[in-house]
Amino acid sequence: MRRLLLLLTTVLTLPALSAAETGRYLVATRGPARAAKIAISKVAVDLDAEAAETRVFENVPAFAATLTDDQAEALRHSPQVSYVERVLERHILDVDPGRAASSTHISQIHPPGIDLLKAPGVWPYSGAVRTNVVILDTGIDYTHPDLAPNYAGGYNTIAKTDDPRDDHGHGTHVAGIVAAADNSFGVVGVAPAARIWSVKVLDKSGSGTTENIVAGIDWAISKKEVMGGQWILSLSLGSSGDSPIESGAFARATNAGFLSFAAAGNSGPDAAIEFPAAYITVNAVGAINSALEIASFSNRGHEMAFVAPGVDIDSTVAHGLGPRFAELAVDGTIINAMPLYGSPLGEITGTYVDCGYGRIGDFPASASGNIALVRRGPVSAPIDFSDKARNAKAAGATAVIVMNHDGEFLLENPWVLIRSDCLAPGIGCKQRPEDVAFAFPVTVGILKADGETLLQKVPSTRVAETVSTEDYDRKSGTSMSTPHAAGAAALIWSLAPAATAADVRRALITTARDLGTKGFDTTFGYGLIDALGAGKALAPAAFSNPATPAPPVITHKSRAARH
Ligand SMILES: [Ca+2]
Ligand SMILES: [Ca+2]
Repeated sequence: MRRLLLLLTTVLTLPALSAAETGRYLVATRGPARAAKIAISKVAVDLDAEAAETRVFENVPAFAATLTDDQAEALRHSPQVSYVERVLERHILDVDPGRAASSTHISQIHPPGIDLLKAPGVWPYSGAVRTNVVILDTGIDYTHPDLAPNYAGGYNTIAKTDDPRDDHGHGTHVAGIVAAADNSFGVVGVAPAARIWSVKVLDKSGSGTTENIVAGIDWAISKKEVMGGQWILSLSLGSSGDSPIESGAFARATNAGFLSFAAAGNSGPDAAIEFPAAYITVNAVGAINSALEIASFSNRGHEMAFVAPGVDIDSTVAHGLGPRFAELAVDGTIINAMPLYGSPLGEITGTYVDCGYGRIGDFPASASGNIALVRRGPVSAPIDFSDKARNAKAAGATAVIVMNHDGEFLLENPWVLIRSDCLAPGIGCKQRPEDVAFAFPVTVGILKADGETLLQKVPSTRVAETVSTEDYDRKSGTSMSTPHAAGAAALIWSLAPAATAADVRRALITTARDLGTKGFDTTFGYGLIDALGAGKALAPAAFSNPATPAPPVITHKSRAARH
């Protein structure tokens, strides 16, 4: 009865119930959050109400809830509550999220970042102990063949399930930098024997809140309690606002033995270090390029701890979310091709037929059921690629190859099946609905010289024409430098499992390669991480064993077969 009266009182004091605006809050409690929540619900605010969507943390003394301003104010006066704050937005720290590095097909990838950190020099000495790296990000594509061997599990703080599947792509790229597997394909991570845990705290647009991050840290602390071992937090995200409750969560993690790294931010030299990187218990990581110069986008500040490679970094991407590529396979030879914008994905195999310029009358009867090879142009009366592909489909062709009429493809003038009409060049463009709706056949472009080679082989030669997506991509940002640092820490910790997080951090600091002005500075922090030097400082005995031969440098096709 008492609770009912108090609740009624609360309701009656609100100006208008339906108009009461709500927001998402983090509430720090005095003592364990679960007990505090029960006490608060009895006298102040009904935290069990469905509308509150209360999320109670197990290790961090706090909960998250949806509250009206009045309810938040009531909680500020509750004896069970020490602090109330609105959740803050946090986001990925790519320089240019979602943009493929290049439209050209990269056939071999050897990430130079691992060499800048001298990580391969440590690999022969790392033992059977596997460091646990918890990546708080957009999730992970755990089916990726370069990540599956090292994926240990995870949590989704958005869906509140144990499935952190990556619906954005960023987290998968970060995971590959930490620990892509050492095998015969793809890329190699800094710590290829580390165990990857993925916590999805950012949604498919790359954005989340401090609530998600606190929930992720809370999950990680519980997981470490159960599993034991050496644990690292890696956060390639941030924004400018300070959250005392999020800061408290990192402090809890530190007390529980974690070592934490976060991205310094991508707003450039005049911008302060972002949060969570700027918290005292988190190591802020800035980005350098392969010439050891600070990246133009890397933030600065006295909280900077280290720099690591963060420009043009090749790593894994989630299946189907990588850049598109096209190729032809003829007589065992691969010909690089360009997927036309609007072509579906697919692999079509068949005999190809010379179909002139792809005008309606250019298609022989044999085009039906075969691949149409058409020329660009003619220069005197050009036919749109869209119309060539439509004509080929009408003639019964299964796919289309368009050969250029001169040298190279021009990146600034991509070939399209889906045309746009613009008010002015590049301004006010609108895709033609009839092209968007049309089911085009798989259509690729090839260079003139390759087309002439094909024409010499008609009509009996078969070709496999493929338009697909890369499983690897190149990205830049302090999002990329952060997992390099976390991976280096994971690598050296595996040499000395009895070391504390503070020991590992100290080894990284004392051996970092000083850059910029002498000693610590606000641009490079303590400098570039040296995994080999830090490993020797942390665990000299590990290097006294006769060295086993270092694994060969991995060079490989950029795409691994995915089954
Ligand atoms: Ca690999
Ligand atoms: Ca310096």
